[in-house]
Amino acid sequence: MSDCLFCIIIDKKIPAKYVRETSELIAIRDVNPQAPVHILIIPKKHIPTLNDITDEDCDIVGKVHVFAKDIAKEEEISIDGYRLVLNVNRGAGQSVFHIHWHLLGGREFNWPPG
Ligand code: DGP
Repeated sequence: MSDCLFCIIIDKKIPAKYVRETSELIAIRDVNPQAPVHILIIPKKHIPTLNDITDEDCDIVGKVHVFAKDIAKEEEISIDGYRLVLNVNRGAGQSVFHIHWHLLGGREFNWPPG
């Protein structure tokens, strides 16, 4: 989608700190990090929110988790612990309407989350 920020980043029309890329997914560093490690995992397919996924997207959602686990190991946060967060709609804090997961680590996290 031409007016979607993450589609523009996926098309490399604006710069980002790329961590990893496959034909289906990219991982970039969040511009406003909330933890020492804060990486966004973004499917290249434009899906606005989790509410919009279908059975067709099961493979991609599974791959996001393998991607997250591999990046967590690379970033050396897999043993101490990390969070994989998916905000759905504005009430949960979603501000970019192209589905993405936040991989957060490198500090302690509270529960319940704020
Ligand atoms: P959310 O609020 O869950 O929709 O997360 C959107 C995240 O995207 C937020 O943590 C900030 C990040 N973000 C916004 N604009 C940019 C950008 O231009 N580049 C990068 N790398 N991250 C961005």
